[in-house]
Amino acid sequence: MKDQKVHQAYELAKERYAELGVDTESVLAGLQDFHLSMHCWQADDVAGFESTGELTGGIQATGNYPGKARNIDELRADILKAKSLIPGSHRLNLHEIYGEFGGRPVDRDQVGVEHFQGWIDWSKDTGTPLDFNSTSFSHAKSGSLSLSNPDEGIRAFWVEHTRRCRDIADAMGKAQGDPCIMNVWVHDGCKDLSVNHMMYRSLLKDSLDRIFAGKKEHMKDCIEGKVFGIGLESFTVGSHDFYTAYAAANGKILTIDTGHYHPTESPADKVSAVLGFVPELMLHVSRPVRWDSDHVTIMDDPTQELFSEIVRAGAMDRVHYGLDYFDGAINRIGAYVIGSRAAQKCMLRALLEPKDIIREWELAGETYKVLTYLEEAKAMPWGDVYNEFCLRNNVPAGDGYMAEIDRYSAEICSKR
Ligand code: RNT
Ligand code: ZN
Repeated sequence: MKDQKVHQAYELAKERYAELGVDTESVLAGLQDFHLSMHCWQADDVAGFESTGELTGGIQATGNYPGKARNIDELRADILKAKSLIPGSHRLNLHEIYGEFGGRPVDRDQVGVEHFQGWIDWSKDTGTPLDFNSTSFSHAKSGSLSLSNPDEGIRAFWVEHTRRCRDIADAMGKAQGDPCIMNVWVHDGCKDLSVNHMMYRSLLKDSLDRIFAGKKEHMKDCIEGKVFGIGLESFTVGSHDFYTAYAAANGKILTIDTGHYHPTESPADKVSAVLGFVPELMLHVSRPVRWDSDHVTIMDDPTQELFSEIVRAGAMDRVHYGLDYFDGAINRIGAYVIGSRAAQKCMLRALLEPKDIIREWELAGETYKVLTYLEEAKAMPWGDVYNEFCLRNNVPAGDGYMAEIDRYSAEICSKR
């Protein structure tokens, strides 16, 4: 699409939105302030650089699309390539297994800031603030129980790991002058029936208390529940109720992963339900296809509803916007670009909603008018506003990024 056409279309869109009382210029300013935390693990199917072992912990990346990043340099190059095709400025979300271990075995209870100094430097050089995650999966001591393991030695190992991760996150936050958001997700659960639920949950609570003892100034903790993992179908220690209660009682950020709920449960509805009780939310925006399959995020109804609920709740700045998907069957740069842009488009549509008038009608009992406007909003030219946003950020509008992904894939990825 020609730039001039994009601008012309935007001018028309601006007028149409103005008729609904929506100022697209302030919406564009709001979108500029919307920063995604791009997950590093789409680049290499959650392999990381600690070992070449298989992915465990009830999660699975399927597919074998050629050209995945095999080392830190390739991963960084791929992330930067993806970032160059996504308008706006964004963060990078790292997992502990993506440290620079220099080819030496560094066990998880030995990890330190030194293994992430390279990332901290890269973050500064590229203007990419970092977020962080402890890693309980893909390790000989992972088993089916980590922080809730009745074996005190194994539990202490994972407590130590997670405590060290908080130190690393704190160092990242300090270096970037902006809090590093650190997520704790552990896979702990049971494949089959178990009669020790209370014990596992007491152990998990105790582990979290030990991990979170000691205030850190430059990082924030978030905790992520889940309905179940593969091979751990019968019981999840860190269920949603468990973490929601823990977050509310301890002032922690609650992570909402959109793939982690029962199929008919709405992640969007959690926003207004919990924000009166927890300080902030972290999102893991994903796309569950029949299960927690972690397909690439698209503009589907659940994702749109989630972002709309955040904006309607006036909670944009109380949410951290992480992505969490890992599809090994698709061009991985394309996966980043499509998923990130889809999340932005959902946020854009949420910001463009003519909320004031719809709210008034709702309170006046004018239901048909509410529905009319919600329906009309779907057909409004929000795509023209997004294309304008792309051009103002020197990023291709529409499908204009495909040529660059194809070129990079042919020249770089295909030679790996
Ligand atoms: C797993 C959780 C978790 C992971 C990442 C890799 O179900 O969603 O967030 O996807 O930590
Ligand atoms: Zn997640």
